[in-house]
Amino acid sequence: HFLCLCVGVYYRKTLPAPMISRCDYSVWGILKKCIGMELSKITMPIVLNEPLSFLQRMSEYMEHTHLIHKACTLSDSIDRMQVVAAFAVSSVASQWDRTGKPFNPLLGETYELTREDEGYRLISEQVSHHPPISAFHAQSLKQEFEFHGSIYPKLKFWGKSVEAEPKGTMTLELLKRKEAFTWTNPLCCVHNIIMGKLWIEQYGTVEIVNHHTGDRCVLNFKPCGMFGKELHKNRVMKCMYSVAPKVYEANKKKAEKGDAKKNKPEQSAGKQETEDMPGVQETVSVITGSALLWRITPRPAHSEEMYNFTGFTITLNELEPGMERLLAPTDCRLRPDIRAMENGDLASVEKDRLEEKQRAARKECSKDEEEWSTRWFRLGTNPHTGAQDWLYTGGYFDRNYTDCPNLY
Ligand code: CLR
Repeated sequence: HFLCLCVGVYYRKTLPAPMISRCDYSVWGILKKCIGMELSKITMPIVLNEPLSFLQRMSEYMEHTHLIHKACTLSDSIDRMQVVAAFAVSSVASQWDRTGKPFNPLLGETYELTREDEGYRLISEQVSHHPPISAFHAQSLKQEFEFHGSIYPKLKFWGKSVEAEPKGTMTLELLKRKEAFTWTNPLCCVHNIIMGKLWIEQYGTVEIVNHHTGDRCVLNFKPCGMFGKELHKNRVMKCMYSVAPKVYEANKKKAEKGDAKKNKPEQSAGKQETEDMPGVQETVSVITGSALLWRITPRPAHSEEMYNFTGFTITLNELEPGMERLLAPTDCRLRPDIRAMENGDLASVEKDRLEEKQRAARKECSKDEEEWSTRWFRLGTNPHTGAQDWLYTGGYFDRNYTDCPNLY
């Protein structure tokens, strides 16, 4: 009668080896010739990498799947929009301090993420090499939602920084409501590539459209401005609240009155600073009557020695016993270079990279790439936006992988 069954899945909590430090390597030596070039044409020093494929990095959206589940339960469309906005924001916040460059996926590479405990499964595929395009499709195990999209990370090397423009649309479909939301991702810039402390900045406008109701939600991510260098630490996104416009206006008026009375010392010292960087605050003042939509999950202990990964990220490249038999042979968990980096073996990564280059050169000669047809996705029309998009053709989970290419 007192039998206790613990049904659960245990995922790893740390990486197998400590992170490879970039201090010992001269990045400048390699990069000084490359200013202004498109990043895909530059071989970046491997110490700037993180032991993940871009397909895995893209899957990090799924860390916040609970928000989609929540959206499915809400009966009011404005409430649903708020939670979908929180979902989009939470993925931006996950990127904080994540300055490592994920490995470029090989053409035909896939990544599967099945999380029965979270009620979803995801499949992604590298569908194009030049330009690099990654497509993904996630579905809930109870047919409640589908979340899909494709990303072409257009990278520009500016000397001191690398700017990424993630081209492609995200589509979230709440199946029971026949409702679809779409949006695009903000821009992303990694600073101090050559020297100094690496830091990441995300900026731009994200417009979420509910195609069923016509509702639109506009999120504005502000760039750090010229004082960002010193102050970017204060801009970590920590939480997101919603408040009724009337309550907000009333509170703003009250605050303005209060401010006029107070004699704030920092106002004279740094007017420019506050103008350039709205939101430079250590703490967020919460308006009474507002509701918490999302709060950041703290990074795990020693995250800074693990490429600043979140707890979720740490699990993404885990190869559990028995998994090898199940996975498609193209799954990036089977990539030897990423595995070597994860294990702290930089020499092997370099060796693999050389071999890969030679293989790629051979491929280019035989024009293999032109004949390449994608396995799990096809180019079609997104029914909600009417734009060209990569759509899942289905069947991955039937687990018939006989005609998959041999990549590794
Ligand atoms: C952010 C979340 C978006 C999709 C997306 C697209 C491009 C990605 C970006 C994310 C994260 C940061 C990123 C970028 C491409 C290049 C850049 C991985 C996942 C890295 C950090 C650039 C590193 C440059 C090195 C030379 C340091 O939904």
